Amino acid sequence: MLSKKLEKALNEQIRIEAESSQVYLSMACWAEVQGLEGVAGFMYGHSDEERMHMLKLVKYVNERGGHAQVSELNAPPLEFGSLKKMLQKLYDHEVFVSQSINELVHVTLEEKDYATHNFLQWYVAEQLEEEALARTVLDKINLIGDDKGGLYLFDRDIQQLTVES
Ligand code: OFO
Repeated sequence: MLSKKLEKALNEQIRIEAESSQVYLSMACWAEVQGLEGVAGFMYGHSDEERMHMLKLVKYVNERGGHAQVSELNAPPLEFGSLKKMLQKLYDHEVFVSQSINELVHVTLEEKDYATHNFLQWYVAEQLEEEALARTVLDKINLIGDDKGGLYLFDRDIQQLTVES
């Protein structure tokens, strides 16, 4: 049985994963409208992954005697300015999610809930990969700068970059 405190913290993470899915969906739309098909595909995929992260938490909370909450979400931005700015936002967002997972893991230790601590190790590992991936795409776009040919190849190749899950 989850403690009330942990149930609340897990529900907060459910909201964060749902919001992440929406943010990346909006990034996918922005990229698609700019004609960046590869980037759009990458972001659609990433959005689906965040939904999967959310569902995994939802099922866990319900199985452990809690009640998963489907919350109201903040609307993500519609515009991202430039590809570089958008990829910077992606990276910053993943760092933020990693921090929130770390805080959640901390609550499991406070509550002495080792089953949930164990369950969350998957998220800890996943965040390491996602941060590394976001860093890689950001580094690549910084290298390319304003080179149109480089951007074309980047857009073509980005879909091959995914996180194993
Ligand atoms: Fe990339 O955020 Fe989920 O865990």
